Amino acid sequence: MKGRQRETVKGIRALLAGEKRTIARIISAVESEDSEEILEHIFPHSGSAYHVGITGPPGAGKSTLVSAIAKRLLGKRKKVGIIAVDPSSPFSGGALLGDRVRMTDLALDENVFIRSMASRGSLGGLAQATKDVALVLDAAGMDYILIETIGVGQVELDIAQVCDTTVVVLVPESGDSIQAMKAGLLEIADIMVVNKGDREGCERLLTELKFAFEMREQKVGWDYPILKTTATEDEGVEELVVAIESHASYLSKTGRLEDERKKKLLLRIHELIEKRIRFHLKENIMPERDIIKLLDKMYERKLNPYRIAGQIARRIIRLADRRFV
Ligand SMILES: Nc1nc2c(ncn2[C@@H]2O[C@H](COP(=O)(O)OP(=O)(O)O)[C@@H](O)[C@H]2O)c(=O)[nH]1
Ligand SMILES: [Mg+2]
Repeated sequence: MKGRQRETVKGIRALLAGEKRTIARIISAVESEDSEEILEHIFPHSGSAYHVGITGPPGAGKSTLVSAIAKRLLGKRKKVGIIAVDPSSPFSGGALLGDRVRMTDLALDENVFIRSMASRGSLGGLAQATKDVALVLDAAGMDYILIETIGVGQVELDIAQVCDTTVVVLVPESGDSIQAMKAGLLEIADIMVVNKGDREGCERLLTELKFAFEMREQKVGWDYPILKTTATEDEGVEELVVAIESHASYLSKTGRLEDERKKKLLLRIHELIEKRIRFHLKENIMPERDIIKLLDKMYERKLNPYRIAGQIARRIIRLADRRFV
């Protein structure tokens, strides 16, 4: 066994034991470019964590809610991994979740592991990295992985793909529910939460949401809970945890948990294949200087992008046949 491999296997043993320093070290390794080998070793040990996405506009109280949920889960003797995804954040590493003091308390608990993910070039890269980190936490024996994301676009939709249950958090001042619908948030919600229940406008938003959900074509069998919370006062949080648990048991009873997870694995394979092909395309098949030559000719209309794309794709498939299969 090569030195590095032995190191990896040893690391994985400590990871499975849930050792925090090892978790942190493996996450850093996974976040570096060439991590597929490590992930390949980790994958067989994953699959038992329940993934919950918490998404909504900035300032809605997601982090506060995540800490409140985590505390309840800890009370039930569960292990909790928390991933905070903030593409706009220039920081990385440290805990930058909501109420610093309370989150720091939480981070000290031996059954909690918190990780912040900041922007990493492309948003697609961020979603990818988040999934990899979730896999590490899953293998590290977390019962729940809570993933906080800002509800603004494609990243959430991508990340929602790894979550078994998606909780969408809105607040009265975030504007009306139409905004949320535009952002596609209602589409991905399994549970709706109106937080800042102590603020004015809360009841109106609840009513609007109920109406919006009635209008929406119902996925069979699951009654979308629309809950009110005041995260700072820990109000409504128990109901939210119960709703998450009910959704989990609904999914497993109906066989949908397995179906959905298989769909996610299929997507994962597609992503990984695309990633490899993209790399291969850039590095080996279409070096920059060749593209420039082609571009000159296309610009003069001597070559045709439609035809060229077909030719290149055929070349890739031929090469792939020879090399990989
Ligand atoms: N009044 C009130 N403030 C809240 C509530 N939940 C969170 N906050 C506050 O709202 C601010 C943003 O909370 P945070 O959890 O960081 O929001 P995030 O950006 O969605 O993660 C903080 O000052 C929180 O203390 C609530 O239920 N009521
Ligand atoms: Mg936050």
